[in-house]
Amino acid sequence: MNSPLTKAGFSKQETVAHVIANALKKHGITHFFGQSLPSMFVLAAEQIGIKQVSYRTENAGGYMADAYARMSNTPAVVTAQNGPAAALLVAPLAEAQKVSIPVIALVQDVNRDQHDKNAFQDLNHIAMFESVCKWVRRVDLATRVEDYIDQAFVAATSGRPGPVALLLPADLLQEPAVPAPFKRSVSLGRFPLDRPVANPDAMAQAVALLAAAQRPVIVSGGGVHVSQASQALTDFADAMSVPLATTNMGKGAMPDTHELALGVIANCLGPNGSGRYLKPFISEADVVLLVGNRTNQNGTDSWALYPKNATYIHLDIDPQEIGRNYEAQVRLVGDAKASLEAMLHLARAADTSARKAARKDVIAAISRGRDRHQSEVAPLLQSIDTPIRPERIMAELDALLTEDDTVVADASYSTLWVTNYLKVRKCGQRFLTPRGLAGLGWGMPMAMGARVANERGTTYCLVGDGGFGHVWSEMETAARMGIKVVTILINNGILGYQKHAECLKYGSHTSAVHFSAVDHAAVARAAGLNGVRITDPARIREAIEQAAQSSTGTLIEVMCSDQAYPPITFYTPDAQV
Ligand SMILES: Cc1ncc(C[n+]2csc(CCOP(=O)(O)OP(=O)(O)O)c2C)c(N)n1
Ligand SMILES: [Mg+2]
Repeated sequence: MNSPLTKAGFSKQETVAHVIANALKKHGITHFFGQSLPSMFVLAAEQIGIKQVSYRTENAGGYMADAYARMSNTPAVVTAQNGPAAALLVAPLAEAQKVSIPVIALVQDVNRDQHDKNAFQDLNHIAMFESVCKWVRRVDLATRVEDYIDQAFVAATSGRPGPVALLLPADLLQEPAVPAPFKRSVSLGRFPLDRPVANPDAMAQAVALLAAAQRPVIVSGGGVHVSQASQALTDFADAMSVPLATTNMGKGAMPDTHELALGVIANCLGPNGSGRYLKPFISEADVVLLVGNRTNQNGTDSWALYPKNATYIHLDIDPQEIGRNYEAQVRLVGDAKASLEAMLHLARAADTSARKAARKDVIAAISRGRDRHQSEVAPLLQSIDTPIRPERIMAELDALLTEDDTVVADASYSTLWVTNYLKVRKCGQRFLTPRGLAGLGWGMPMAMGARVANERGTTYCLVGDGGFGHVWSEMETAARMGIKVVTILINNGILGYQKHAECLKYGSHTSAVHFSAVDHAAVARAAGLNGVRITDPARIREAIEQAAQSSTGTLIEVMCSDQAYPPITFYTPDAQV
C-alpha cells in the first residue's frame, strides 16, 4: 500500500504563517517553545531559522518561556494546539501574570467556519485565557495579522508587562499572505518597552523624606528585575545610605557583599532565618520606600512585618499596586530603573549629611545581625548527618557559586532554601523562583528556559521530589536539546511542606504525602542525562563540581532528612497557624 504521506517536503511559501514568523523575527525572536503546533506556523518559523525549543508538556513549555523572558528581558513565545494543549498553558500564563512577565502564547484555533459546531478540540479559548492574560484576541483576517502581532507585543511588554494569547485559526495560517495596508518595521522585542519616569515633584519629596528619616529602609520586589533596575537601585540606596532588603522575587537586587544589603527578610524570619536579626530594619522603620513590590503575603510575613506608623513611598509601574496594602504618602508611578536613575541625581544634589552620619552605625548593626545568623546556622551548614540536611547542600552550593551562575528553584521548600542560604555575588544576579503562584514542578522547566536564554556560568536548579515528579519527562527534552542544567533534587520521600503543614495545623496528615522509593538518578540516566545519588554529605561538593564541568545536564539526587524545616515564621515555636 502506498503511504498516505505522499507530499514532498514543506514547500509552502508566503502564507499567513510566514507573515507571522517574519513578524516575530522582526521583533528579535530567535527561539520559541513549542511542540510542532500550530504546524503551519512552526514549519514556517523553522524555515526562516527561528529555533523551536521543544517541550513534552505545554505546562512545562509555558514555564520555560516564562524563565526565558525573565533571564533575557525579551518577550518569550510559547506555541500550542487548541483545546487540551491550550488548557495546559493556563497555569504557566497565570504565573507570568502574577509576576508581570511577557509570555506571548500563539495558540491554534479551529477553522473559522467551525466555531460553535462541536468541532474537534474546540473550546471557548478567549474566555479561558482572559482570566490569566493581559490581552487575548483571535485574528481572523490575513490583512490584519501584523497589526495583531504588534498589538500582542505591545500589550505584553508595555506598562506592567504580562502574558498575552493570540489565537490563530488553522485555516487562516495556510492562506496566501496579502500585503498589509500599512507597513510595520519597528522591533518591539524587549521589556519594559517604555520607561516612563515618575512625577519629578513626587521624586523630590521622596528623596527629602528619606534624607530626613531616622530609620529609613528600602524593600524591593521582583519588579526591580523586570525593570532591570538593580544597579540603579543599589546606587540610589548607596547614595542615600539607606539599607536595602528584598522579597524572594527581588533577591539579587543588591550584592550581599554590599554593606547596606539586608538580603531577603520577610520570608526568612523563622528559626535559622537570615532575616531574623535584621527584622527591626523594617519593623521599626520610620520611612519605607517600596520598589516594584506587590506587598504580597510572603513578602510581608503575612502583613505582620511592616510598621503601622511609618511613612510609605511606593514606586511601581502599576498605579494599582501603589498603596494596595500600605497607604502611600508619596506615589511614584513609573519605571523603576528610569525613576531611580532620576532619583539618584536628586540624591547627589540633596543634603544627605544626616544619613552619612548614621551610616557607620547602620552597617555595624547589619553586620552584627548577619554574623549572629551565620553562627546560629553554622552547625547546620557543616552537618554530617545522614540522611543529609538541605542546609548542608546549600552551603556546598554557595561555596561554589560564581557571579555568572543562575539559580532556579521549584516551589515549596526549595525556594526557601535558595532565598535564605545563597549569597548574591553581583548586582542583578538571578535567583528565579516561581513565586507568583508557587506551583509545584515549575522549577526544572524554568531552569531549562533560563539556560536557553543565558548560557553563561552554570544554571543550577533545586527541586523537591514531589514537584520534580510533575516534570520528569522534560529530562529527555533537556538531553535531546542539549540544555545543560545541574538539577539538585532534595529527595526527602515526602510532600514535605504539605505533610509538615498538615501536622502543624491539624495534628495529622493525609495518606498522599509519602512516596515509595524512587531511583531518580536512574530515571535521569534512562532519559539521557547524568544521574548520581548522594548519601554522604562529604560527596556533595565534588558531585556539583563534576556536574558543572560536564557538557551534559546532570541530576544530583541527594537523600535528605524528612525533618528539615525551612526558616519561615510558620515553623516558629508557638506560631499562630
Ligand atoms: C501545582 C501544585 N500542586 C500542589 C501544591 C501544594 N503543595 C505545596 S508544597 C507541596 C509539597 C511539595 O513537596 P516536594 O516537592 O517534595 O518538596 P518538599 O516540600 O518535600 O521539599 C504541595 C503538595 C502546589 N503548591 N502546587
Ligand atoms: Mg519532598
